[in-house]
Amino acid sequence: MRIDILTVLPELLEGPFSHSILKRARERNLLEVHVHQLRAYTPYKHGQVDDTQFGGGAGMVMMVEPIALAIESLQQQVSYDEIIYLTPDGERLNQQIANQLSLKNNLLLLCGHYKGVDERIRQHFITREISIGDYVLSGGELAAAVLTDAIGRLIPGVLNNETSALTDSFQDNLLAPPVYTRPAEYRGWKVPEVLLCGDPKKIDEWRHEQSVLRTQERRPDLPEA
Ligand code: 6GU
Repeated sequence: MRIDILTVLPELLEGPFSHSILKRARERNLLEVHVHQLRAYTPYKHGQVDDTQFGGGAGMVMMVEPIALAIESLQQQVSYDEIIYLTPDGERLNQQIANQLSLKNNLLLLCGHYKGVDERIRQHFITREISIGDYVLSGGELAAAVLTDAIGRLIPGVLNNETSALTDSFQDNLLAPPVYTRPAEYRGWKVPEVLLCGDPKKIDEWRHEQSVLRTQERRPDLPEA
């Protein structure tokens, strides 16, 4: 999979994909991430990419032309399955959306700033709009990083058996069960007996029970599995 990210703050996106699971995904050529500076595509002076809004009001709006030119330039090289705009008024990201997007080949992510982008970009280029939750960030970059991480780890071949996504929280709309490792007792705090019994069927049953309990307690809003 290839993910292109269009942003005025590429510096913010240098770190997040160079560690751990996503680093391995890139080294195995299962994931390519390319970050592009939007200012490089503007026809205006001094790298200008935003302007005051028509109709008045506080806050700048990202201009249509730099973004249109940037997207079209990237489209010369890559055929995108989705062009996604990260925005607080988008569809709220969940595991199901991440699962869907992990099956695509090429994604372009557009990071918004200020008051957002000129509406004509949304009408004519954007195929999907995603928010990462009901709070406001200063820009779409951290949201793009969150989305890329959530998608990247699901690409077939990225996770191994030990890190399998099948047992993640939210797969099947269930939270993950509690986990323990050595020592079996610390300061008198004991690991649940069943996990030491060696019977895989019993252990699976216990884990499922714990998942259901945890989900009822903490996330009664999740649709029932
Ligand atoms: Cl995608 N962008 C911004 N600026 N804020 C957000 C968001 C996105 N998702 C939640 N808050």
